[in-house]
Amino acid sequence: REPEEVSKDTQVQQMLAVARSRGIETAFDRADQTAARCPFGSAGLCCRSCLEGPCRIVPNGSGPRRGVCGSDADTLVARSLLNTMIQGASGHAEHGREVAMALLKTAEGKAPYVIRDVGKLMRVAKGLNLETEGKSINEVAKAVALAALEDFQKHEGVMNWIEYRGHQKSREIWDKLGITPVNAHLEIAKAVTRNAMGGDADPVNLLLGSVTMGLVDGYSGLHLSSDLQDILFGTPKAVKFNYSLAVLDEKQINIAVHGHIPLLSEKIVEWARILERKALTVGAEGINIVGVCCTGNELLMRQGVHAASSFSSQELVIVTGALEAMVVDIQCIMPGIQQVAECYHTEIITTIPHVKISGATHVNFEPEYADDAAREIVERAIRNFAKRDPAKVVIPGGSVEAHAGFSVEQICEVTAKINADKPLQPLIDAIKDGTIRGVAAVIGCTNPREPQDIGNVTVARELLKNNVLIVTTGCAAHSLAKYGLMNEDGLEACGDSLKALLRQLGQHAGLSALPPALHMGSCVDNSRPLDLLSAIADELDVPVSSLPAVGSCPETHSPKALTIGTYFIAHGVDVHVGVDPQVSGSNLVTRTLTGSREDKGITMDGLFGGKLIVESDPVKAAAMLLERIDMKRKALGI
Ligand code: BF8
Repeated sequence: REPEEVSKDTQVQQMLAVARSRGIETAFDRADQTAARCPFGSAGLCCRSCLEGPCRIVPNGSGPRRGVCGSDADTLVARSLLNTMIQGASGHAEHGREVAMALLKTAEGKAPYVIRDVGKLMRVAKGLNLETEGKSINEVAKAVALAALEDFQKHEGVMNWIEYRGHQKSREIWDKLGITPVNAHLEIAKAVTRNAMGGDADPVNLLLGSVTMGLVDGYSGLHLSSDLQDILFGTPKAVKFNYSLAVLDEKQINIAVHGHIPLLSEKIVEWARILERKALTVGAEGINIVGVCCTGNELLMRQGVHAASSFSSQELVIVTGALEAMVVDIQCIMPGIQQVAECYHTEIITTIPHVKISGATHVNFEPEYADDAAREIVERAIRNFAKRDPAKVVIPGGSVEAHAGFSVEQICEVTAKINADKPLQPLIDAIKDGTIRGVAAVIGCTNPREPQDIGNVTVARELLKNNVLIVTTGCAAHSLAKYGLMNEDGLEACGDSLKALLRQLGQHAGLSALPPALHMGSCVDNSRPLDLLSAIADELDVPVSSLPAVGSCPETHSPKALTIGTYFIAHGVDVHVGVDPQVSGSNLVTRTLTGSREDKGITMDGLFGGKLIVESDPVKAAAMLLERIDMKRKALGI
């Protein structure tokens, strides 16, 4: 594909052309090289669960219909989906556990962090029914951390974070189906076991296992991480940042932080400030931290750190030739960054013992020694500045200003200026009278196989024009920021009633208008849209599934995005994916996931009130989402 075909972003196009002119291969090239995909794997029909196989079956009669063990297409497809869900849930659960350990060590005085949001700590402690009276901040923090860690240990009951954050009306459905998680690690182990050869062979039961993975992801991953990160680093408030590859600064030492957990990257920001003067001694004007992927989102939400790239174009940050170090923690890190870095002076620095890249430098990170690791990394970057080759530096021009930091707390602070007693009422009134037709979370990734940003931006614009309020997270948020949907210019995309509301609310936030897309954070912050919906559902005394709310994941590549989507569906929120979820080999599985409540047989819509919508055309997808929004409005009588 030509650069114009791989991305809507002209800077990405420019840098891809530079990479190609220098003989540097990126994910966009590798996506083209591997374009011919295995039809069995694409349909979920290749099984590698045991050494009888791999078995590839053809359910339509032109080849074997069952694997050696007797598994049919439905079982194979349901298992392959569950495998994907296990990956997604494990990633987020591990994120939550690492942050819980850091909070524990902080509370015990063993790690160099402070509790930045004591108010949130107390609210979370109360929500968990923990004693706060007469306790010190560190005692409460320790109790919260131990309650979090219990969600990876207990063998009976229900995860603490589900008791705390789970919506009661959804809980009743999960409990009745027997799918409510007890502890994240136990559920993940159970899912691996049921998916092994000779385990679960009932496709519908396997799909319910996938829903449990969605709940593990949602509660031990998303909610737990957001809550604890807010406690440690502060609950996001409205903040400004800039987006684009142009945020790299030729005159400064540039360090990209990439990955997901903000434990190290927050410290790098701190140490970049402390060591700023040292940068001057090597001829640089300062130290410039830029974000990539979700670590980038974490930092921009709380610190206004500029963002350079979403997932699919991560290698191009290095191609600018102006990057002294790319520091990575966990998840969504392409091994390809090392090959690209070898063509430049950029040092790739891995930091987690179980996420290394051959050829990269490893600086080990543990919360106890966070300062040592951050200091060493920043000093390495300072030393690398002298190795930069000015002839290789190409930084595209022009970046976009964006507003972010829209936590539920921040949104309520704004709406409370209209109704102090019931901060959600202005939003509820706007939904009821049709000023807001519905709420959509545009979330997920960018995918090198898909034209970057087109799906994310098109779905958002189609919905905005129909007065749907957009909240956003993850790399989808990067897409929306780039095209002005996080500043006032983006208001042109909105329908009249939504535009007027955003202007009205903006005045209460000290802005001329709220941005059309409210950036709620990283992928673990998909807890925040659900918290907002749960609070609205409580006010109305209805299940979340009754609300005119949808999720859309137009350009996903990651299993994590599928588990997040499943967590939304478990609450009855319809979810669109624009990339093939690789289940087409089974009619039963496809029907169960995408069928309507009126259809025969068991469907997600029938069980939970929300379903999966698979549609690669973003305009058609938005129309389908609007149809579901209108259906739910009608059922609510609004
Ligand atoms: O957790 S949006 S590409 S960076 S998976 Fe990865 Fe997808 Fe980006 Fe964030 Ni989420």
